[in-house]
Amino acid sequence: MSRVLCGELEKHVGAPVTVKGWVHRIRSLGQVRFIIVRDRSGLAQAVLSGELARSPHLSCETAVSVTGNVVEAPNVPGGCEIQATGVVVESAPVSSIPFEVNLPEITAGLEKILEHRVVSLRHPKSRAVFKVQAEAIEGFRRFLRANDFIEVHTPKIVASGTEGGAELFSVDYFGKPAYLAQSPQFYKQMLVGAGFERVFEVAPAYRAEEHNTSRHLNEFISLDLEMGFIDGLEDLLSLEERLFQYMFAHIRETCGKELAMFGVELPQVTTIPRLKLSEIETILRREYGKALPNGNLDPEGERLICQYVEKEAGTPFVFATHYPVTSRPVYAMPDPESPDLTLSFDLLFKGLEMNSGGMRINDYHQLVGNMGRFGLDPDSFAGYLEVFKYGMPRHGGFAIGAERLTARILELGNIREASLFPRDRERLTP
Ligand code: AMO
Repeated sequence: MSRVLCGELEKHVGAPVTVKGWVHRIRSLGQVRFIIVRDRSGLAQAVLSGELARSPHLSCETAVSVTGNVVEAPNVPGGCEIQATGVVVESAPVSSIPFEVNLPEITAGLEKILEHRVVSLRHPKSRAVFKVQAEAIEGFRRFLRANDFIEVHTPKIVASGTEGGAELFSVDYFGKPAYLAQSPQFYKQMLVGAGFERVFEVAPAYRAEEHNTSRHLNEFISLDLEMGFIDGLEDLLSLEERLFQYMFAHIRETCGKELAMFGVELPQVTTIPRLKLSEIETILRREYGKALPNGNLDPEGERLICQYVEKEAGTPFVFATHYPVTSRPVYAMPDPESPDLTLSFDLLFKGLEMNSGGMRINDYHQLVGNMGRFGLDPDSFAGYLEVFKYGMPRHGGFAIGAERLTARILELGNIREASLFPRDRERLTP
């Protein structure tokens, strides 16, 4: 008999079915045993009576296959249950489970949850996080494809860093020094100039972050895009506004059940306010007596400006634009009207930076000159620089951190909860 999913049982009332899944919960009532089976779609109750109620021996988290007839049962969630005629054990647990996965919440701490990740992911709420993440990425992909972007895959073993700083993991590449890519930054620009014009990539990025924080991972999923022949920053901001409108509508459409589990409502994405960093600085000083460190937004500044914008404009989103040259990487395009600033931006959402982006330098000589100012040797970047020698259009792009986005949407306390197998300073397994 072909398998029916637990979540679709009600379509089969009056018919014989087989469901397959894990024993979520067992309850005995006199001569009758009720087992709740859990599969990827949800839960279903099976009633075992007579001989079946006595054997086989079943414990929670046993992988089973249950056959029987579907009958109406008004008191059961879903309105029906299976009168079992057969139970086959596929595999039973060989040791006791580290924590229960059939309670409304896992009661273990985050360390233990991550240590036993395959167990914690059996909890429907833990898995729901990754359904939301998958649909956010699906929305990203669909919107960009519909707007004529092509998906690309660039190397993750690279010869140099792209984002400045010392956050690089070294790799011994057949005796030559190499690194894990911090970002597809140089390659996505090269591909714009190579003629693709509009590219996007969904791939891991690696950062040897110094600190263990609730917002940093050492490996994260970077949702990158890059676009050529645009006029300026406005094009990127309005593209991102439309992208977020699409992504959030897609998540709303596909993840109703998952959002309800977390009790969160997705905000409507309308026009996202745009504030220059200098304006943010003024607002924060005036409203909260807060000064910004080194012309950059610190976590407290991000939180406070989002709080202010929520109060004034009723939206949890804000674009912070025009960061100083000193706080952006070598490729960032200086603002021709104030050369100490860059045509760059971050998107903040509910108090946290979701992405960075901006216009890039497209003039060969300007880029080489900037490398000099950043203390970089242009010869080491010959592979990147080549495309700038042969007619590089004005271009720009941005990159969204998938785990940060998921964590903020679901209001998770720690980014690790939005990573299947997080890599942080302490954790290399599972
Ligand atoms: P940036 O370094 O700001 O920009 O990274 C872009 C976005 O990636 C996410 N992110 C991280 N998420 C988890 N853990 C980390 N350690 C981490 N580091 C970054 C954040 C961040 O906003 N090349 C540019 C992007 C561009 O200009 O196109 C870049 O990498 O959400």
